[in-house]
Amino acid sequence: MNHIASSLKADYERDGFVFPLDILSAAEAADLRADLEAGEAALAGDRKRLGMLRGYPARLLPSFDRLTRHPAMVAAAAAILGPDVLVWGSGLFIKEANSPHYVSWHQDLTYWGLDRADEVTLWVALSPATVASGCMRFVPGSHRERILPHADSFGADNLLSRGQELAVAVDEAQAVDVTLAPGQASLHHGHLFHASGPNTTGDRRIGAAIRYITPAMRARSGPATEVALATGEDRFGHFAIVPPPRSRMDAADFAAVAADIERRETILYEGAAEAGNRQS
Ligand SMILES: O=C(O)CCC(=O)C(=O)O
Repeated sequence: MNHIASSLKADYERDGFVFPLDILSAAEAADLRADLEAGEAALAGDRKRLGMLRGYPARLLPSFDRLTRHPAMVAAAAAILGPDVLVWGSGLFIKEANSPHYVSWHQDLTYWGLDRADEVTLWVALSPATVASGCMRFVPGSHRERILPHADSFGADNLLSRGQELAVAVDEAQAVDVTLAPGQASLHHGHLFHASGPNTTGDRRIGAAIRYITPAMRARSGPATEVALATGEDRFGHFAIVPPPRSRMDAADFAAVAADIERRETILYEGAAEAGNRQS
């Protein structure tokens, strides 16, 4: 492991997160955003497919698939997880300009049904993530907690699937604002306490959350969901490995994603009083 990778891992082990990581140039981030927004415009009348595009961009847009395989992204994930890395999921967290949407304090791995915590998220800013636009907030060291109880609120403005919220007091005074310029990323542990507030700016706040895991992870129950191989090899076969998108917003890929959403939702909403419609 080179020096940058070993200091990244040391910071991650101490705090449960690292940022900022320079991944894309501002121009590359703008191109990615433009590709996403062209896709959103094309699907404006189709709520279901629009939801799929936002929840599974790397399965439907070759540009986002390439983001998950970007050498700087994969190197950061491999520094934490080792040489074999899968993309378990990709999802966009979008807060429209001047919107009340927020994310309550939570730990990611609470409802994903995975058997351990060999997972890391790289969250890539596609527009400025500032305090005013509702950047994420992280509580340093909170990743050392096990998964703590969460309560479901299904709050209308909460971007999380179940509106899940940590049922313990979070010391917000300790929280760090994760401000990022377009093209920069943060990296966080699946047990880290994190949240984000509303967007009070005139621009959309857009982040692509890419979830990487080791192939040794497995679902505690339920069907094998679809993942992509980011680097190395899968010697376990716990998940179904899928290739990159066939083409941009391909009908066959939409069908495959729809089937995978059904598999994932049986896991995500296990024990919930109602089914939500978001992706985390
Ligand atoms: O984008 C946000 O504000 C929250 C994202 C988040 O909770 C995550 O990526 O795990």
